[in-house]
Amino acid sequence: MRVISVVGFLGSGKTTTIAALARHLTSQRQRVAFLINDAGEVQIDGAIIRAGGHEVVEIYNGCLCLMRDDLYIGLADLAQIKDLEWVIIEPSGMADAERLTRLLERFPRAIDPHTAANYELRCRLSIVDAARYRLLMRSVPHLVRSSIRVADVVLLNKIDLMTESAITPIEADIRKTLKRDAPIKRVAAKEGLSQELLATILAGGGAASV
Ligand SMILES: Nc1nc2c(ncn2[C@@H]2O[C@H](COP(=O)(O)OP(=O)(O)O)[C@@H](O)[C@H]2O)c(=O)[nH]1
Ligand SMILES: [Mg+2]
Repeated sequence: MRVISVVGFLGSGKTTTIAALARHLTSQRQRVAFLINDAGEVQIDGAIIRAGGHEVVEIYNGCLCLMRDDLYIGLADLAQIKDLEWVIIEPSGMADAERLTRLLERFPRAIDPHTAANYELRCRLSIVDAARYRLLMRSVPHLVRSSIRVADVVLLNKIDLMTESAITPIEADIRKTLKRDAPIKRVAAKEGLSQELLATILAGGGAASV
């Protein structure tokens, strides 16, 4: 069970992105399930994904990044599903990405060896809303920075709304916050993701092969 966590502020494009990932995995006949934490914000994310025929575990009760037990029970439940290859996690848009990521990294040590053996945190994907970057950096800089710091891959989303001269300094700013040498990819998730980028994400941000 390979896990992809998709973090980013509310409205950045997480659900749009995971719908694209889901379509890609399903077209490759890979089985995928979702762990979604709407936390009362949109309430339709689960419905959108479920409409695509996927399994969804929804956690409504508070923020996933604070709910260690709910998160671990959800993951352990999914680990019981036979032949489940991928789990995609969408936390609340208000979640602290670093806290959630620490919980995901510690899961194998907190669970029985059999479940842990099936578990791999494959990719920490961060979605950044380019169109609202400046605004969000003024209002919730800690959340935006936290979601960038954990990333194996950053998707700089909504570039359809941006000019080149506006995107370049945002990229430079994100590069300063990134801990590792993670790729920053410009996307318009609404219009879909390239096959190459999907492969990069599924490979964990490194070599573009699955
Ligand atoms: N212009 C534009 N809008 C987008 C793009 N990707 C997502 N959106 C819109 O942004 C809004 C929030 O997207 P959603 O995936 O629900 O964000 P989430 O809250 O992070 O899950 C929706 O209205 C999407 O249609 C994009 O590439 N360009
Ligand atoms: Mg969403």
